[in-house]
This record gives sequence, structure tokens and C-alpha cells, in this order.
Amino acid sequence: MVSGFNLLFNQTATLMKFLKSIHKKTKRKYFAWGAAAAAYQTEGAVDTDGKGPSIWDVFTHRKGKIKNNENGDTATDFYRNYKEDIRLLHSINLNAFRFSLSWPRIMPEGRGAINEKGLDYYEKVIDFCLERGIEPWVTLYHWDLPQALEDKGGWTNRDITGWFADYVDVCTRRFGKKVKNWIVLNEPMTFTGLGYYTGYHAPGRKGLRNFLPAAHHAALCQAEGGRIIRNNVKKAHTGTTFSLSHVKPLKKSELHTKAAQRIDAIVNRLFIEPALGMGYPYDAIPLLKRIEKYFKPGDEKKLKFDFDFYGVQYYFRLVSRFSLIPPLIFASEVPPEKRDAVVNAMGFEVYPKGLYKVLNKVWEYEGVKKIVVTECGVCYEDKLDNGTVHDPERTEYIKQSIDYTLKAIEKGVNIEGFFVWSLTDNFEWSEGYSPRFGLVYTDYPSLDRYIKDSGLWLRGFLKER
Ligand code: GCO
Repeated sequence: MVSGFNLLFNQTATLMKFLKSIHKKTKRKYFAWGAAAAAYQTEGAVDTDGKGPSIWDVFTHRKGKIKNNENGDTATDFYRNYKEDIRLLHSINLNAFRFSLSWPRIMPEGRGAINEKGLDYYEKVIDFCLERGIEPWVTLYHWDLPQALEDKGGWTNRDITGWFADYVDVCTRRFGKKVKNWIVLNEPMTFTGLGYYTGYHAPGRKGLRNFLPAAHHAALCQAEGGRIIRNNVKKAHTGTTFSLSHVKPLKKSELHTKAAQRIDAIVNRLFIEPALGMGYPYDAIPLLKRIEKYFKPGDEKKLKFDFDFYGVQYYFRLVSRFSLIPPLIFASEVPPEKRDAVVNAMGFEVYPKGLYKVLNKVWEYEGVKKIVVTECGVCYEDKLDNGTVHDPERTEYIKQSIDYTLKAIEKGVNIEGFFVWSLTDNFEWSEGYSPRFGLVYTDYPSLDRYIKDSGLWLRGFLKER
């Protein structure tokens, strides 16, 4: 006979078991293992199906701007090869694909008329991912500003806050039901610094008078983009990305330490801190206050947005020293070759431990709830050898970077994804096609793809997990 007590006991035990299983399931959080890419670097098809020109289409056709005068006219022809690439990603056992939408493919003039064919194309890419159980992670802006907007001042024109808001609104309304992971900007420091201060990237403008307004408008768009996504997309997972470097002073002296703090302020803090409501890092660089010339009433508040995740993109550390130029920061980098450091094909120091350091640094900010490693990778001049590519250095780099990420997680940093840059070799901006970052080799003459040894290693690693 079952006593009342036993019955109650059994029922409670069953309930406990049930609750525990739910707890276990929800505790086993989704982790995005992905590869990342960007529209201009891969799509090609620069004037197909109604796409308008971007600043990169124009810049790459100016003589002498890009190594070997190469351009992204064809790139990897992802526009036509997207199915093959997504299949490859799937075959590597990755579960997430980060790619960007080309603003001028969707709005050829940057504002006003919408190109339905452009939207249809991205819908096909998104659907193809979803059918294979791959989560699309969509970047709204990965540097290919419509040229028509650059003709009106581009990022230096305050009106860009409105143009960008309209573009984000169009994309999120159209894809919000299918896409949950959204990234507003890719590396604002890089596209404003190289595009509007040094002129090394498109649109090739220079000086503080271009850089400061561009930076402020990008910071405003970063937050506003976040608000629009949250407003338009149910259950959105909203983030934005930053290129971050571990900065180490050459010597421990006060002069060099302060120089390192200024580099850190520009490279690492300039965009993340306004989003967190901390404003621009005037403490390290008082001259930065000149940015306020471009403020309108209420801007301090508008810069803030509580992102669901912060995207960390790490490539190298910087060893810095005091120097008289450039004037704003009075600090410069000690180049890796002067330190006998091991470098990759772009001359960046190979230092995967820096990822661990930047992850911990970002986690120290009170408002950061979650981090995703949205890019991590290394470039070499790989060679195709009878259908195979032996790239042991890349395998080692990715392995160590994953180890450092897992180590940070163990330490308590909340990280929910790791994206390798990049899925396939592609157009590396001003460096053209010679630095290869892919897990998959692109044979540019034939556009055939071959999974490199590093891709095969990752496939095995993810299968085990
Ligand atoms: C960037 C971009 C990528 C690059 C990658 C390698 O950060 O520059 O996100 O487009 O290709 O970083 O340099």
C-alpha cells in the first residue's frame, strides 16, 4: 500500500527530476561556432541586379590605392557561389555564419528607393542558412557606404544618422522574423580612422576635421541602430563589434605608460565607452574634446545603448612608445620587426594570448553582459598543393585562440560565440588578395574552393564537441 507520504514523496521526486532536466537544458547554452565574411570582400557582382556603387567600388578603381591595383569587382563571387560556401561552412561543423548586407545593394542611392532584388538576394542567403540549421548573424554596416552618400559628405555629414536609421529600419523590418542576431557596425574605429583620418581606406579622406565628425556620427549610429533593431525585431540579439588590441608600453616609464594609455583610448575605448554611457575617453586625451564641436543637444544620451552583446575582434597586440607624432596622441607603435616578433602575412605580430587579455578587459566594464568573439584569424600566403593547403601556423593560431577563449569562459567571462575570420580567402581591402585569412582556400583564377588543413582541423574539433 502506498502511503500518502510516499505518494507525495514520489510526486515531489518526479517533479524535482523534471525541473533538473529543464535546468540542465537551459544551462547548456547555445554557443555560436561560426565563420565571418563581409559583402564587399566576397560578393563581387558590384553592379548586378540594380546594386549602386559603394565607396569601395570607387576607391579601388583609383590608381595606386590598392596593392597591385586589385579590386572587389569579382572577389570570391559569393553573390553566385553562396550556396557552395554555406555548404562548406556546414561541412566544417560550424553552426553560425556572420555576413554583412551591402547598403547600396539594398538602397542604390543610399536613401529613398529600395532595390527589391537586393533584398531578395539576401533573403535567399538567409533561407539557405536556416534550412541547414545555420544561424545567420547579420552585420548591417561593413564599410561599403553608398557612394551617393559619400558625395554628400558621407560619415562627416550629420544627416547620416537619418540615412542610416532608414536603412536599418528597412533591413530589420524585412528580415527580423528570420534573423535574430544583428550587428550594427563593423569596427567603427577602423573605418573612421583609416577612411577619414589616414586616408588608407575608402573613401580616402584625411585629417582631424574629417575624422572627428565621422567618429561622432558613427558612434551615434551605433546606438541608434541598436534601438531600431530592438524595436523592430522580436527577441533580437543585438550587438556591435570593435577591433581591439592589447596595448603594452615599450618600457615601464611614466612617459611610455601614458603613451600606451593614449593609444588604448583611441584604439580600444573610443567607441565602446560612449555606448556604455561613459562618454568619450577625454581622461587619456583631453584634445578629444574637440569632438564636441559636432554635438547637438541631447547627444550624450543618444550615444548610449545597452547592447545584448559586445563583439570583440582581435588580430594583434601593440607595443607602444612616446613620440612627437602624430600630434593628437603623441604615441606610436614599435613595429613588430623592430622587436624580432613573429609576424603574419600582413606584418601583424602573431600573439594569440592578446585575445585573452582583451576579453578580460572588456569584461571589466560594468555594462557588458555578454561578449561574442565576432572575428579572430590570421593571414598567410598559403599555397595550393594538389588540392590541399597545408597551413599548420593557422591551425595553431586558431587552436590557441579557442583555448584562450575557453580559459576566459572558465574564469567567468560570459562569452557565447567564436567566429573565425574568414570562411574563404577574400579581398583584404587595401592589401588586395595576397593575405589569405580563409579556412577555405580560394583559387582566384577558377574560383574553386578547397578546405585548408586548418578547416579540416576545426571540423574534427567541432565534431568532438
Ligand atoms: C576588419 C574587418 C575584416 C578584415 C579582417 C582582417 O576588421 O578589418 O572586419 O574585414 O578583413 O579584420 O584584416
